[in-house]
Amino acid sequence: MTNNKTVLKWIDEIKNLVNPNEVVWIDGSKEQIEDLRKQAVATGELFKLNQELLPDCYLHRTKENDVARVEDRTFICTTDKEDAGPTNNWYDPKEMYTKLYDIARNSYTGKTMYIIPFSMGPIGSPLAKIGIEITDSIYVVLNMVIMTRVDKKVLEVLGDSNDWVRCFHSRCDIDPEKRYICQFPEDNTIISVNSGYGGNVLLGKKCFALRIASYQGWKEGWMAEHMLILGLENPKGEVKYVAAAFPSACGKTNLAMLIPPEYLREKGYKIWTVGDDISWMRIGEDGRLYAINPENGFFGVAPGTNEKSNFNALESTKKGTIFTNVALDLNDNTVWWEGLNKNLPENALDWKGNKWDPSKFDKTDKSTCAAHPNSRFTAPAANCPCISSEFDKGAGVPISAIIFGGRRAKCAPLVYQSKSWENGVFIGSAMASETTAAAAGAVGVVRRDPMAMLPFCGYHMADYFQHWLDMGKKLGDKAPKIFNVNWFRTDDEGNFIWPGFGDNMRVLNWIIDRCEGKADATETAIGYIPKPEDIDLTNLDMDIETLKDILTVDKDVWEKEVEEIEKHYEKFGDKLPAELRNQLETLKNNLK
Ligand code: OXD
Ligand code: MN
Repeated sequence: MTNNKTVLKWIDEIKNLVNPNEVVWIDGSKEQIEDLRKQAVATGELFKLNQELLPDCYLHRTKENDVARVEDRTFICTTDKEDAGPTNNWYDPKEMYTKLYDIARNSYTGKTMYIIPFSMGPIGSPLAKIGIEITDSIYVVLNMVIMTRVDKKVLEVLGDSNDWVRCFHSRCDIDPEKRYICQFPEDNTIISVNSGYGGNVLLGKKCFALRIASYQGWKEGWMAEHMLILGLENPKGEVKYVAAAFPSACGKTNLAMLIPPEYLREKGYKIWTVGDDISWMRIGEDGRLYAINPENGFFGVAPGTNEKSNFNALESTKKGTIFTNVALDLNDNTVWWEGLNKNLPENALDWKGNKWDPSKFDKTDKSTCAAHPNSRFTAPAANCPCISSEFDKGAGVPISAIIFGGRRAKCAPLVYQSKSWENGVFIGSAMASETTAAAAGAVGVVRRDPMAMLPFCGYHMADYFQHWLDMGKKLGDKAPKIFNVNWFRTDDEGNFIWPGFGDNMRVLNWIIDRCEGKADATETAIGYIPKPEDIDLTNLDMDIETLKDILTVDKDVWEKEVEEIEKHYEKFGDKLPAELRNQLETLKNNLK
């Protein structure tokens, strides 16, 4: 497949280590994929779903101990511990290589070693990067073929270059005690052992496109962010692009695929999806920031996805999709999950493959769920009805606005604009979300998640903040405007006040108007908030007083917030950029 010496040397090294029975290069061809699907069905690794209703769709079940990303077993292995920073687990690279090679030694005995050359981003795009994943799992191969670009051309584009990321995965014994997800940013290397769950083994995604790529971006002057990218088309046919970062469980995929309210659709407003999870951004020749989605599919959470919450995501899963840990409806061999519809299947297997008893289903008790709460679909982006025409183009889309957000019951207003790029970086660095019942642990606990990158930043987070500040200097007045949104303000009974979902379009329109200098705003201590009359409430069951309410900045709440941010910043010590400390001081004074 290639004469690239750096590739051949690494493959030889891994092959000698794991001792496979056979080696297969993956070229992404239809015949090869079909053949692998057949093999996986024969061994039970995949279950073939109803091919009339769900053509080319399959179901996979992971081990019960292997259903989510494992942040406590995820390591950044840099020579100097300081380079990983206070928010990452660190391990000495030499020691970690020894440990992992000991675990993986001979682990492919009797098995096939699959070699997957893939491109993150359109093949050949100046914003794309190449990786090669070695795995012993057909499930991984078939998911990588959906999530990345796997094609013979990848190796042609790579040529003799050494600029590619080494991704080695071995299932070993799926032993949670020996599970490690390790990034070696200095070597462009990722090693994942003892897991078969997507987020830990589809190494192009979080491991490469965020952890390794964020480090590469820092060294090379670009940005790898945990952001969706969408295009907002106005009735004149002009499309403006925004990138948005939210912690998990804040509706990123829903916002990326939003369907505007009917009256706006009738006027000609549309949303186009470029990406739902990751954004790679570089400064273009015209000095603006251009973004690509390095992925080629959606690895979305199934529960809660339905025709109303996210029609476009659901449509995306109707062909060529791999479902993981959802329920199997035995009546027609289709899939089901909590929140798909109200028809609990009478004759179904739960995500563990056991007979499911719908009469015992209790929404508040996860153990009675048919689908695992973190069950997933891996769906080709090309299936998405609102996929952007720019999605496959390598040039990237110019970003007008960057949006941060989180779940805050009382704190952040519905939307506000930062006073400057630096102030926007401050807002991102202090980003936080309150835990929901969907996650383990207490509800309502504030978790700081700077730029939604806490589990994904491949280096010292204070250096990452500085990198953001430096990018702003380079961008100057061409920098995207930075905003913060909060769809989750609640009333005294704990009910959400803002309707969210498609109605978030009303807020996006204000954001774009601000970028174009078309909307006014009121300056507050934290930033610019909309004039209430500038958020369009047409056909919405909300009066302007309620809107005013969710646009308020509560001084007492924010004084507490400042104290919390101060504590959060303590972690970074002297390394915290002085600019951010100044921003915090300014906010404190503004609140007085
Ligand atoms: C994801 C996450 O799976 O952010 O995308 O957790
Ligand atoms: Mn994500």
